Amino acid sequence: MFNHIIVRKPGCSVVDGLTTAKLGRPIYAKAMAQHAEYVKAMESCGVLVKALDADEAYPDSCFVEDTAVVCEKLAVITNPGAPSRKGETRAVRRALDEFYTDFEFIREPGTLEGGDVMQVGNHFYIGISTRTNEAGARQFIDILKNYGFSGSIIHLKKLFHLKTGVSFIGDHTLLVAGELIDHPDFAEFGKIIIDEDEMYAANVIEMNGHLVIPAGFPKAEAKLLAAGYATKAVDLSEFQKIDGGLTCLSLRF
Ligand code: CIR
Repeated sequence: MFNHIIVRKPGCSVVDGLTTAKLGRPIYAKAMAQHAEYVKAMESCGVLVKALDADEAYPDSCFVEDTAVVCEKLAVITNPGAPSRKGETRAVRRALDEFYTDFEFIREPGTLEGGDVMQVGNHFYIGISTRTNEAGARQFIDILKNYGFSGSIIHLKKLFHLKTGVSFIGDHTLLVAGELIDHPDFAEFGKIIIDEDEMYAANVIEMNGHLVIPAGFPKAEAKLLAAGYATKAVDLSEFQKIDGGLTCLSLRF
């Protein structure tokens, strides 16, 4: 059960967000409108929303998920692998003070971004990507052990973040795409496969019995509806242009 989310409003500088996608620059006004719709969709799943003010100094700071990993027992403040994003953690740390007493930190030379972390019960899967390195993943696993959790590493070949290609949607089921479809570490899960041309739809949020999904991916949505999931679709086209998926726009706890 999730009770809270933290989001951060995009600043005008969101148009300069880091990107590998070749989809053009985000339109600021549209990004703001989509962000507001995202917040509404999450509220309708029964959570209280804390919205941080935009910070123009950090074009990617609306993607709060990368700056912390939050769970029942603690908050781990990350060390983002992208140099331009490292300073984003300060405001998120302050915002989490209201909710957590136990904080841990990923430190140099370790880097870790929350988009590379997927929690399934007491276990955390950690992607090694261009943003998260082995040292960061090892530090994170050591922290987890101290709190009774476990962690394991998944080496990514092409995916940007781990959760770019996989989401846990409850009932021992994953939504999975690309290089992760046949990954041995996920062999025991039930799977809903997302086609390569709808890859963006592999990143979804299971939230209190609802599945928040990106709008505009009809094959993925049809598969989820057929499997009995209650979906809420949100258009995130402006965030997709800068590699941002659904999960990266919030911290959920
Ligand atoms: C970045 O490159 O860091 C941002 N433009 C996108 C971050 C997306 N984060 C995520 O999926 N967790």
